[in-house]
Amino acid sequence: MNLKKIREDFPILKQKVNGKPLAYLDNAATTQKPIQVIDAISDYYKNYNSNVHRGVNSLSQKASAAFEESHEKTAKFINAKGMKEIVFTKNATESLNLCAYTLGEKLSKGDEILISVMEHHANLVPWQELAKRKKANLKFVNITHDGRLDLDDFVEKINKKTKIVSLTKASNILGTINPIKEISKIVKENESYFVVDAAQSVAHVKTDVKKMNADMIAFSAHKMLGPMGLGILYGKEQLLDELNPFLTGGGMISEVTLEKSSWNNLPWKFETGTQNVAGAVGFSAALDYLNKIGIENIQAHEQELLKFGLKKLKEIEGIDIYSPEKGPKTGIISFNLKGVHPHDVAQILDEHAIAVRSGNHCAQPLMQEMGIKGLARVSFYLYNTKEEIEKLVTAIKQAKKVFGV
Ligand code: C6P
Repeated sequence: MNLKKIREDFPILKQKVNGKPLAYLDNAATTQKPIQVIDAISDYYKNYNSNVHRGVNSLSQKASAAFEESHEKTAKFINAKGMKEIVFTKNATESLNLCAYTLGEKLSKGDEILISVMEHHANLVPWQELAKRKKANLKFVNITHDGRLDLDDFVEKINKKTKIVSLTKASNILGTINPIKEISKIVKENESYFVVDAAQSVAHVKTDVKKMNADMIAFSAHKMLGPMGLGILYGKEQLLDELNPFLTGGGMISEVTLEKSSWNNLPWKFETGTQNVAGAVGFSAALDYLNKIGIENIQAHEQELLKFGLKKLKEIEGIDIYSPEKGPKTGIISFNLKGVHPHDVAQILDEHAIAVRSGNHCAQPLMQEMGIKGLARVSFYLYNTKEEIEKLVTAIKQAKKVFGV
């Protein structure tokens, strides 16, 4: 990987923040966008902005072709069968709501839904609401003391009443990568539906939906160099065919009379109203970019930064680091400085032009489980450097001085 060349592709990285060069270490929240993505969106609006699947005019045909190509590229990127298995939504949150709503129709009173305590609110609240609606029971797999999914607890909790299992592939706080393939075998033996929240994994480790063998998988374009406002829902074709639509109205229908309607083919049956075509075009360019660099290369770079970052941060006195010692992880390091609020740490880092995230990171139950109110989180991606980590360490030491700890 040519880091210098990669960094040149990201205009925002040339910015100064508070008069200093930006070190963007908040990639788990959203990644920055390469010029190729920005240009693709601009080209769309300048040259072929039009509504898709709604006319024979040339602009609309060009926009429709680009929109469909984006679905095809997404399918290829995750090794899905094809475009029919790829539904575009607004974000991973909407994709997970789609799963809960549509699969939810299959639940009866007393059925069980199994998730874990390490879930982001996006993979928790929709299931809470579903459980309430259907009088189903929501159960939680625990984590081990070092922040991994407790597989023994999982095996103990899954049973014949478990109709849906929904788990994150990678934690947005601990960076833990869960053994989805292994889990999927157990879920399928139990004849439950399996949903995977892949928002924190698709841009960091190779995704093969056939090997994962999940029924539905959710992620967001903005966490993988793509634009905001575009989410992805992968679903097995047979299942998507069988499910009722999530939202209804224009675009998703085949025939409508005053009395009743029939549904469009996949994936359009789940894409209602005017779509985010610019987002889809930008996402195509993001996928091209990721393919050009190669996910394996990105992962290797991230792992090197993670190793270096963990070593450097562990040398700081009075720091608590929340990262599993063993097993696969993404490039995330969450931490607290003893006696300092994480927002205060983030504020000092911002003065040094280092962007990190602080707070509960939309995973309050995990915070409760860990016995903390919040933490600061650094998350790496393909354009980050060891120099930025050195800067981070210097700034954390500065924060310690400011707060006298
Ligand atoms: N996590 C973070 O800073 P959306 O917001 O819909 O694109 O993604 C939701 C989501 C779902 N699952 C996981 C594991 C996530 O990490 C996120 C988003 C960001 O950690 C923003 S809260």
